[in-house]
Amino acid sequence: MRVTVLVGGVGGARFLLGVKAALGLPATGEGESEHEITAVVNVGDDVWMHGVRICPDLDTCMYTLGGGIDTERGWGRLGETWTVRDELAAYGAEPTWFGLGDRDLATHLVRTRMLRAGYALSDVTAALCERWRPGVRLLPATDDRVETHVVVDDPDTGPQARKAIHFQEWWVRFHAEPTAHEIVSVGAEQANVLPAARDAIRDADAVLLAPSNPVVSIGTILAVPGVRDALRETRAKVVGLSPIVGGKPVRGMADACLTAIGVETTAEAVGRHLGARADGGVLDGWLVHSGDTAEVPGVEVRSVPLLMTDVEATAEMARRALELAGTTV
Ligand code: GDP
Ligand code: FO1
Ligand code: CA
Repeated sequence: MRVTVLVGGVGGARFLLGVKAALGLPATGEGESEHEITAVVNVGDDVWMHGVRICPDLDTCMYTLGGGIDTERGWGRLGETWTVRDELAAYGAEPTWFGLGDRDLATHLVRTRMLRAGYALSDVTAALCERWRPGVRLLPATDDRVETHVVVDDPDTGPQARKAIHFQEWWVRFHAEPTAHEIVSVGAEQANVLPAARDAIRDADAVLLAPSNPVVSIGTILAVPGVRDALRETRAKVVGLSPIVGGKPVRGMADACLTAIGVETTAEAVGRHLGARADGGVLDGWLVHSGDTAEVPGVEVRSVPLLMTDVEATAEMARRALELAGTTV
């Protein structure tokens, strides 16, 4: 079976562990299987800092599935040290609010060198995965530069002027506290879906939307021209899992992102925002957490436990999603 999953960072990566387990693969690392899992990964968080290209969601997926993640933090490397960050701070080299770990930095150096030599991000990702062997084909949604920016009141002048800042600055430096007036995928209009990602969606037996941030992870993937077309064209059913449980994000600040685009922080509102495939949206099925309810016109909704407390619970979520997509493992 070919399963294609649209993912962001921590929520997406943890869900992929469960998809692997549900298909009989070891959660981390590679294994023998007749099944093929492809992850189409958000690139909107990507950023240049200190002269290196950082791809947080791709790296979170790669490290999580390859067994190298700091599981507590959810991003970055296990056993990380911070000598370079501290030395950069001693020079006053901005941005001092974003920490590049020593181990993680090696990934960014290899990536940057390859990008500068002319390789595409998808090639670079494949090369990095030679080391990490995530057991899932990790594909950036696009090789083009698409970066999420957030329009806020100018921190220097207050409400009389607005300014667009990089998503990382809003999220990490300002903890998503300044009201987001608008969230923009800069570059999306000129971007093209990665052909391999388009084919993985079109040729899948099931397409799943991980319980990732619906705005800055799933939303940014959907903003890449060609992704929605592929979702419309695929014969597979498309099933999403709600990242909103009991009217709150399970982790992080997705509520601030949803408010910015005028969507309520409920599983129902997010389901309606994604919409029915039959109706110009992307969903055939929508899983909400036990106890939550949702009515989404044209979409089959089921309530099942949606807390990724461990790999087995997450595998069960994946099984329920695959079942709703009409496939059996
Ligand atoms: P990020 O890129 O690191 O922010 O991660 P993602 O976009 O992939 O996922 C973030 C989303 O995952 C958040 O909105 C959380 O609500 C959601 N999430 C995290 N853990 C869980 C969980 O156990 N269950 C569900 N349903 N959602 C979760
Ligand atoms: N998140 C933080 O809160 N602070 C950091 O200093 C930080 C550094 C960082 C470096 C590499 C990387 O891949 C991720 C990093 N993150 C950091 C996480 C990241 O900013 C966000 O959580 C995601 O982009 C949201 O998905
Ligand atoms: Ca992200």
